[in-house]
Amino acid sequence: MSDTSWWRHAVIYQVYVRSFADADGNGTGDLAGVHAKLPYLTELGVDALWFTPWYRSPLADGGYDVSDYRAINPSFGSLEEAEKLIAEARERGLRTIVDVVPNHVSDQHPWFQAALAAGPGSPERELFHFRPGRGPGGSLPPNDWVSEFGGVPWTRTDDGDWYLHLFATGQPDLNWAHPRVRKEHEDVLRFWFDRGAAGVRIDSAALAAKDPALPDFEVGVDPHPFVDRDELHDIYRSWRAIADEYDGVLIGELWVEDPERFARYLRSDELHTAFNFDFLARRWDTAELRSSIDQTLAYHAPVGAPATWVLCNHDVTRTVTRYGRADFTGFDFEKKRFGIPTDLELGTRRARAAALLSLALPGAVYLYQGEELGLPEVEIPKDRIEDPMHFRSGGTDPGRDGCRVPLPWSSGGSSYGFGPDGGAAPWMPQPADWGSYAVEKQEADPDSLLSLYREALRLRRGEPSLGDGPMRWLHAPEGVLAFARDGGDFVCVININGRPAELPPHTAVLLASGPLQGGRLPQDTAVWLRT
Ligand code: TEU
Repeated sequence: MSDTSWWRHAVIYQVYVRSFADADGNGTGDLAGVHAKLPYLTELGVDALWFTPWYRSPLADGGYDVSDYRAINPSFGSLEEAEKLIAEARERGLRTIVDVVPNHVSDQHPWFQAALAAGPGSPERELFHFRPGRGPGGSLPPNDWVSEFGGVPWTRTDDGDWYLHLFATGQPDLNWAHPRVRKEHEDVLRFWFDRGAAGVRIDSAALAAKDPALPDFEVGVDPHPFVDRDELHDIYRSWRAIADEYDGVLIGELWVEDPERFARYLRSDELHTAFNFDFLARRWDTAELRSSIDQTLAYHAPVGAPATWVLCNHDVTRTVTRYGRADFTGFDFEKKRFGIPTDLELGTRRARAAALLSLALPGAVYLYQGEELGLPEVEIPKDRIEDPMHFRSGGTDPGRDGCRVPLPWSSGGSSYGFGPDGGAAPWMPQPADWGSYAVEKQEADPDSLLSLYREALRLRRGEPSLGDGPMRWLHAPEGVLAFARDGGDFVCVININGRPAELPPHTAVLLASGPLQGGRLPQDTAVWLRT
């Protein structure tokens, strides 16, 4: 049980509590729902659960607007239930990762409420970035920055001061130059490590530090006024010292494009690991995927950090939909629009193959709830969209609710088993065909995506060469990638966009993502082989 390097090869399952399972029937997922599904998660074969923020929050940004880190959102449950869940999951071999959001808090957080009440120039306002406006009567925002969600990242208060929020209006940015901000987050880390958390996912980890002058943005000027600033390294080193006391793991959500700058955070005295978003941004193309894999391994190896593989999360278009879009030419986060033509059958074949590919690569894998069911992105009716990203885009971007639809557990029933039959309608509507993806249905079907994931995870656990460790590319025909894992007799072959390919001689198929054609590997299909 004391494998302190478990995170180097783990499969970590992301639980978006609000949409996972609703035990009390109020239409919102809850901790009791997760608790009831622990057998499902154990059977799936993952190693850890990462909970997106489950704290008290007005849910202006799905919980990434925290009003109290030491309390669970009452619609999800209680702190006692969280402690029990962490302990019982651990007994089943599932570690818990909690989410911490250093860049901002909710506008309902007592600190921000006190800052509003205390007025301009008060010490309470120093915990945030309050500034007078520019222009006549201070009526213009203090600088020209653009919000991560689009639009102006400043909101004016009744007394005329403006406050900075890189995300939604309800998410005021904290001032990380203030010692109280640092101290509070260090206490929060201890609070959750003391309650059994095995690790922490750090939200928007590259954004927390700001140039204190809050200058206008100038293209090409280094350092950037709010991205990837040097001050962050000092903050995360102090977090690492705390994590080390508990053998806890720090996982960065770092949107830093330059791979070398990204790798600077992955050090023995800083973050253990960080999400690799490059891979999910690549087109379904042999050269693209291979270069992403090579680049990822090349910058992780020298710093001694394991690579991570992420195909989906609560912010991006669901995998089967992304891979089913002929016009997908890269990371579509900012190019999302309504009504994009999608071939879901094709997308599903590719998602199945990508699952076997990522689970065979060196390092750790993140799996987002519903990815194991092949759930597609849902086009949410406009009048039901809640994501602030949609509103800040002026309504052109559908936002991220489409990948956050409550899970289908059974083929029928009023909410496909998300909640008890006859309970309140799910907080986000489920489409009419949701039952066809239900867990219950896929459990009974050996060819389902759920069955493929279960089998792949079972094999992965028994395969000493999988997880962290070296790999070797093997010669393969055009459009095909093949690699072996050292220290074993394991080979993965994926036909991305080539002609049906012969399998290497003297190999036996352990697992295939789809049917072979006369013994050959067709396009959009992957196999695991024993040599
Ligand atoms: O996302 C952080 C983040 O920076 C990106 O998703 C960003 O919005 C994108 O790059 C736009 O350019 C995290 C959470 O995962 C997300 O759900 C939250 O909304 C966000 O932080 C704010 O806490």
